[in-house]
Amino acid sequence: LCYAYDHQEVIDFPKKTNEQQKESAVILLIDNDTSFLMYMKEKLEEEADWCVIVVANPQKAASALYDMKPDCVIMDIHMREKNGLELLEFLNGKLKQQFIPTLIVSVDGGKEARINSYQKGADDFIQKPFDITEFIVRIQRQLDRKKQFHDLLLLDELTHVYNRKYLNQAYERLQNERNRSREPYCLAVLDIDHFKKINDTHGHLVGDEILKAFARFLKEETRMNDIVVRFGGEEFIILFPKTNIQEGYEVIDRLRVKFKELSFEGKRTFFCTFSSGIVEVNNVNTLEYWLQLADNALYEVKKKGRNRVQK
Ligand code: GH3
Ligand code: MG
Ligand code: MG
Ligand code: MG
Repeated sequence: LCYAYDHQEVIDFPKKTNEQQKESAVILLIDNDTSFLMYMKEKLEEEADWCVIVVANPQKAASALYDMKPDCVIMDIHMREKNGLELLEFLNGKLKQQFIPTLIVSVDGGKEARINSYQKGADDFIQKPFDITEFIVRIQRQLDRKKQFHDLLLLDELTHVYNRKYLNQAYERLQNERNRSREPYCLAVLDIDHFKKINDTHGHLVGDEILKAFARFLKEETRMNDIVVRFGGEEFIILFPKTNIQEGYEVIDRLRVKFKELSFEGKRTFFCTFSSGIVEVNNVNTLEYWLQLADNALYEVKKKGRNRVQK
């Protein structure tokens, strides 16, 4: 839900459902002018499809940044409790590390304020009062840039599902959630059967098409919160949040049955299968530990003849 970060200072007014929020960018707006915050939250959520979190107390900015994982931070430089530029300098490492763009808004649009802002790491500077349409466009530019960085770094080039770098981040996050909720989740490794033979028979380009089709299939056939990763070659990992081993097993087995029915075109029409090992992640062990367990299960099914799932 979208809400004001500090309940004591700004009242709470949820605006969007969970479903909508998933797709909209999260904007963190820091300013101790409460009426400006309320006005901007209302305006931005009405005219742009964003979830706007407002923070009236700059002392709370750091924790809001950690908790809310915003896609963009907007702050004033003249605030009672804290100088916005000091705040920017303080947060800059964390912001840059996650490609979170920062916009400064200020009534003082003088040369010194602008230069200082850029030197401290701001990505844009907008003088108050401003035109709301231009404001939205300038925020959107920063959001687009962040998305480009994100995709470049965290998506697999060939299949456009997540890469291993993202897997590490997602694992950290799911482990934190698991520590809190105590709900287990599943990790599955999926490996296309006799893929070398597909390459040898139909050529590498057809092999690449199979990899793309497999990735697309996995994305389409899993839930929005499930995380599909190309681990390397013809090996994929799926993380299933809030799922126990029996449920996870059933999902993968359903995928297995469906995938083997799909036909592909190469030298002739052909079919593919995959094998999978799945484990339930239910304690604090490392990602490598669970990958090894899942890989052991995969090794077992490969020995048993492939086109199976093993828990
Ligand atoms: P198994 O059923 O035991 O998994 O056999 P396999 O042939 O699928 O497994 P193996 O590990 O022997 O071969 C995997 C092949 O995948 C070898 C490699 O050349 C090919 N491969 C890896 N990455 C790519 C890629 O990006 N594109 C294509 N076309 N082939 C790839
Ligand atoms: Mg292999
Ligand atoms: Mg294989
Ligand atoms: Mg393999």
